Amino acid sequence: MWATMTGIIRSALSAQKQFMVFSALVILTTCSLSYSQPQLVWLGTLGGNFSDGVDLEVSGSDVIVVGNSRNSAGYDRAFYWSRGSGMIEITPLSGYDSSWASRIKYGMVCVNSGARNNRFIRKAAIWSGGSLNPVRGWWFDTTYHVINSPAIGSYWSSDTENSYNQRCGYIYVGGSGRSYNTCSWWNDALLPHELIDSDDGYIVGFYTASASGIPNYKYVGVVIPPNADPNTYSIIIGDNCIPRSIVGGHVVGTIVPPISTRSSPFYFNVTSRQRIDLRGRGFHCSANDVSRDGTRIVGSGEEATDERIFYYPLVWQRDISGQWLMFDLNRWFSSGGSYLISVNAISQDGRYITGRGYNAATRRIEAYLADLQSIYLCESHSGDVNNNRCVDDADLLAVLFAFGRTGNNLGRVDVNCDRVVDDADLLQVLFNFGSGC
Ligand SMILES: [Ca+2]
Ligand SMILES: [Ca+2]
Repeated sequence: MWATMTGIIRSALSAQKQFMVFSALVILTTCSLSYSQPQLVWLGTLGGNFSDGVDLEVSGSDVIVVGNSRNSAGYDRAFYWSRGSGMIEITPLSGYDSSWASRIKYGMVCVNSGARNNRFIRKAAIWSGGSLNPVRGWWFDTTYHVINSPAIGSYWSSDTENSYNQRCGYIYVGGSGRSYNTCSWWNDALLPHELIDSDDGYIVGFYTASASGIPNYKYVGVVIPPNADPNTYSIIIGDNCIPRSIVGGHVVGTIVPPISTRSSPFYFNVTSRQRIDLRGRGFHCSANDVSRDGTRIVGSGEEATDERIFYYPLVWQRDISGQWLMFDLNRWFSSGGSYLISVNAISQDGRYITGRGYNAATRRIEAYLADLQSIYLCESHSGDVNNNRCVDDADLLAVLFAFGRTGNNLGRVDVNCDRVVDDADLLQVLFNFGSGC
């Protein structure tokens, strides 16, 4: 193969004219590529002027989206949506006027019930098979009390997921006389913890620790392994790292410095215990969810100017070389005045996403379901493969090493974005060799 490549290089370098024609062809090909229109479904509302998709799950041939909407009376209500059923309102537990969904897993939806005017008193419940059942106490509490969950929502934790029925996020801390809650616990130093998500028995969350300076506290993001006592054993993600989601040992979330106008996304691998700070977009940028294989992350960016707010629905794709590339999904989904605002969740297979956007047809902010299958996440460029503003032998080598590869995740070595690394990509690098250096 090497002989073939050097042959290509030699012939290309010795035939400048032919080379330029080739490059022109490359550019023409790039411009004329067309793919089938990506699919976007607006999910409507429960009668009010707003809805937002917060989580989704593939179920057989259908896709289920859960989220929150406003009904015609102006109350917040959780919804369940599938292609088969359309949008179904999840009415709150009796005694409450509002409901909010936070997660779906195995067809069961974590729902909080609460009062419209008091966001701090909420009750966790599971919606399944059309009925809403309060979450009951944990396994060695013989009294089985209903757990109040705080405003952040109700989530899955280790004991709920595999072994012990259908319960939203509580955790075994150990010992007696401690406080237990769906999303918070207190360790020996009386520092509050917040649990956010769980998967395969792992739980992600953060705790507050004292710090020197102003402010005199900091948040510490952690992963708690299955059946571990969080007081004595946690994997530290880092200071100011607020995890949002864990799937298959892949953690994503947001770095939120205590005094800063910016937030930024991160990825953390539980096995290697390495954190990668992702490139963001806008002043506030968050990573919200990740596919099970850990190659695709979704999130949202936001930036306010004096005139307006810019929203960036984002996806980060890890290419074959391990590089994370960021794409603004409005490049594919913005049309006719409609656009996406946020991406809150991605299906485990990396195919479907949900969040909210502006639907120009109804003039409302609405939840959406989008299918990424027909989208090739790739941005053609002039040959600067490693994106350091200089086209040199490093870029050439990158293309040569990937030469002949095909697929949907090639990254920048596929210079012209035609899903194959071949002489067209190589020629593009050679044509611009030396530029910017
Ligand atoms: Ca370069
Ligand atoms: Ca190519």
